[in-house]
Amino acid sequence: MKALILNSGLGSRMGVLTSEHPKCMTEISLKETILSRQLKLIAAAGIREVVMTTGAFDNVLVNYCNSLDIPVHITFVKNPVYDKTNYIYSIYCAREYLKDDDLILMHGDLVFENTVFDDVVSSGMSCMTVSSTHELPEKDFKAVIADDKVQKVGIEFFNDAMAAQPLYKILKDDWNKWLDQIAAFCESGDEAQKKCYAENALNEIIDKNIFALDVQNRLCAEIDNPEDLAVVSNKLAEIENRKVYMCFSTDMIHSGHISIIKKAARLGKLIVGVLSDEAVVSYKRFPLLPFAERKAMFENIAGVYKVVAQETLSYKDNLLNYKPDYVVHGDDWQTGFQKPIRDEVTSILASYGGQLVEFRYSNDEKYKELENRARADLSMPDVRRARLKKTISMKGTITAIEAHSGLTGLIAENTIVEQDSGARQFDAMWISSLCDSTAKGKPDIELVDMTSRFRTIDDIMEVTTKPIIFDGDTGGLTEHFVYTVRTLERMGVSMVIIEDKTGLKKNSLFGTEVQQTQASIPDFCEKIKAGKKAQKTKDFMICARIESLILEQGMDDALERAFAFAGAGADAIMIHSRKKDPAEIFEFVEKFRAKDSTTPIVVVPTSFNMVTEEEFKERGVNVVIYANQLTRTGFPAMQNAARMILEHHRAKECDDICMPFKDIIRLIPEDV
Ligand code: SPV
Ligand code: MG
Repeated sequence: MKALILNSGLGSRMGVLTSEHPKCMTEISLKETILSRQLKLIAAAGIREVVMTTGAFDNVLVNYCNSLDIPVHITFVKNPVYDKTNYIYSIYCAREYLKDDDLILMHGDLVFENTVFDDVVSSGMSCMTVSSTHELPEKDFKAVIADDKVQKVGIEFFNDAMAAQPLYKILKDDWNKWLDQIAAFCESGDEAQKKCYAENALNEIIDKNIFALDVQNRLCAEIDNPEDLAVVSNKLAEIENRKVYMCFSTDMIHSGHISIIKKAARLGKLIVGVLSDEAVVSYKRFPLLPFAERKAMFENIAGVYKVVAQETLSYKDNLLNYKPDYVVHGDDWQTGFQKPIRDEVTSILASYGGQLVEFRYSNDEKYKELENRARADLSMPDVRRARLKKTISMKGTITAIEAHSGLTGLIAENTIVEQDSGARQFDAMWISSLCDSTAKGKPDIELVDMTSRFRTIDDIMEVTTKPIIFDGDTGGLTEHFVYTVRTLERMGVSMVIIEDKTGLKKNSLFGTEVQQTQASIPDFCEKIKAGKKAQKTKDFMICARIESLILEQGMDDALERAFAFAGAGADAIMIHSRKKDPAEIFEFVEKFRAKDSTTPIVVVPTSFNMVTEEEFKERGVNVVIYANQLTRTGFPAMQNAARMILEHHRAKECDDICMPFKDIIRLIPEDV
């Protein structure tokens, strides 16, 4: 595709402004002339060949173009009789350079905003710019339009016409016909035919195949006199000061992002909102790069005017703060969990006259591959292990749900709920001794040995990326515990929780109904110290679980242990209770926090399950573990199905409570 710029005209209506150079060199802002702006847009559209017709001041024009340093090659063609002919003859003079190619044709005094030019260049058919909202000009071009197609162009048509501007894209076949007709006019021997408009030739051959590209109120105007210049310059200044807003959560910039940033930047000054780590984690995956690095990344991308933080998935705060003229987004958020966010954006934009611009979302396989690789990275031991600590410090309070198999791991990994213009998902997984044992049909008494427990971890790790908190029961003998720590750490587990019991461990929810022995404070401190000494990385966490409230040893005992265990090096404290009333948990948290404001506190609200995560957070709890709900819901459903089949001597009746077969076969992704 080539561009043809017609610059042979005299521009005499500009007065003194064109006394020393052609009209196209008139300044329209502090940094641009009409021509420099046109050439920059042409170059930005990837067009490298420009043909420019010249007339008066042709040397000035050639020197000026050479000084601009814009990456286009320009062929200058002088119309030797520029003062006696019209541009139809200039085109005729340049015809050898123009044949057999798609063409962008523009007059040299035309100023148009970026998006108008983008629409022209990307048009799939020949087109001319028109405006349905401008008044019909008395003396300038109008196009007669039927069925969105241009029928005739000239200054004399008023019926069924729209204001038209001489900015065209003409596809090769159409252009060859028009050019032949221009040649026929110029070679007719009739001098008057060299003085008419090139559009007169067009009107003779027009075949209803030039699309009328309606620019409406967007800038696309010729500058004929100083008044036009003032109007256009002001409008341009306003356009260039428009603010555009986009939000990004990505930690990997690819060509799709660059392309949408380029498009957005053409609408005005592009402000990029970078989503906070917490907001990214809430709906997507853990970011490979933290907020500060993602922000720096966008600050270094050409076309980005400013980078700001967006704290939540909702755009509200930033829209009200910056009042952008445009918000740009891919069209992928028209459905799915982002739809409420989009709805909020459109209603805020409507409140002050802003506009939403959506570009087609690229579902390119190579971008999916990048995302898959990022996810794969997150499942690597070093990356996964470190993430629990990071997530706690990022969010303050995190949640974990029990997983005891690959399938329950996938539920913990992928379950996401859309809520309040955002999304919620679990931050981590809990490998419960109760559920791991139950899944194997065995009691929760440390009967399932560590090798088997590690196997469960491995099954889960193979198909997930979220951090893992391992229920280490009592930790066993100190001499054994150090090996357990090393193995868990090597596997990429983030935290082991060991409870201060000794001898035959039974599940805490039995409380005092069964015989259980609490370990002495010094013995348990020794176990913690040995574990801490054994670990190799700074990321792995050993959490001490206090059973004093379960075993009715009192608050003072619980607190004494908590401070002793933290002093011995425990990275976190878990306080457990089997009471429905959360009072003793709250009392413990308050008293512990009075003296220790940093050591993370872990709770397992199986009994005191009316307490919300928000309330725990407010009180200073850092990890909330839903320890057994998947097992407890799955088991009755399975039992029910088995019963139904027995009762009815067939499976039909139990089909209603079964997942459809087509869903179960798609439940497991083919690649993780
Ligand atoms: C588990 O899930 O195995 C636990 C928590 O240890 S509890 O069952 O409440 O003791
Ligand atoms: Mg347990």
